[in-house]
Amino acid sequence: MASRPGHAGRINEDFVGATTGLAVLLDGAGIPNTEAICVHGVAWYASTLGSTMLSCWARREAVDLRAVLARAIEEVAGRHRNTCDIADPSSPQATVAMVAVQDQTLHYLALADAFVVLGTRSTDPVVVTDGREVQVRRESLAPLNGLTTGTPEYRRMRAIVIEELRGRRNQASGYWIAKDDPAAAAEAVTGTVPLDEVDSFALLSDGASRVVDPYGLLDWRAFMQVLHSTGPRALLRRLRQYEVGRTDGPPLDDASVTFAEFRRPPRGGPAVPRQPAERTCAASSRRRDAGAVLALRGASGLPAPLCWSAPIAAVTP
Ligand SMILES: [Mn+2]
Ligand SMILES: [Zn+2]
Repeated sequence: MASRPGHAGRINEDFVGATTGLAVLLDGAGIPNTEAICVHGVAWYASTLGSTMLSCWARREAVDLRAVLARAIEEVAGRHRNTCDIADPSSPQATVAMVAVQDQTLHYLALADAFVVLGTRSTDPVVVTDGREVQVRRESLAPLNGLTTGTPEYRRMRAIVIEELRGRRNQASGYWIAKDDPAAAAEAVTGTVPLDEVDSFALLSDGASRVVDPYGLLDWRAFMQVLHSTGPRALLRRLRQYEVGRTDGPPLDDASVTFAEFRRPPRGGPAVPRQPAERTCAASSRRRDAGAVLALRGASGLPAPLCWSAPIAAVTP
């Protein structure tokens, strides 16, 4: 795993972590000048929520990913409810990606614009994200299109649309993100894949997924190949090399990648040809615009013995 701040000397508000069987990645939403709302700040929120998720899992207080997230949101809310205005729409919040491995099954969760990418044995990678945050943001900010930045009209309209966006946060008509309300966990995109159909997985913050979209430096298959051959730190270095000095893209963002490969012990006897995995799109009818909700259902057969091997490199400060 690797993580880099968007700007040297500024605190990294992403968090990556793992314990036996669970990897988590969080991207703290950087709403500036909110010290009056929360004395702790965004980096504290993302790292405390992430480490509480790992702790809940390790203590086996919850085994389902949504339950782990809900319990951790509740626990962290309790830690600053008395000192901070946690119900304010701009109190610290975070996008979340999780992968757990249990009983020969890989479980994944994505909330807001964090990514889970599953490297499969025979098809293109399966990319899971929750598209609602991006869509609601685009809709809410649309009135700014065509206005000149810095003009009084721009500032007036910006105040209006920001208020609109705040009002759609953690609401049925908007998008969901980890904040003070454990109900957000029930809104996350989740799914399972038989472990023997997955080679590897990656968790990404939106600062890292830019390599594919919008920059188009790699497609998802090449992205996973680069992680396989050179690892997360080299990938983030390449991202920054591309971004430095550019003026036409979005502002630099914290960028984080966790990558794990499943190493299977060699089996005796000749290799058995495998049926290709069948990909099914299992979009929930309950949730509108829930982004990509993909699940793999695939070739039957006995799962191979597996060890979950997450090559953990030092986190780059
Ligand atoms: Mn980000
Ligand atoms: Zn606080």
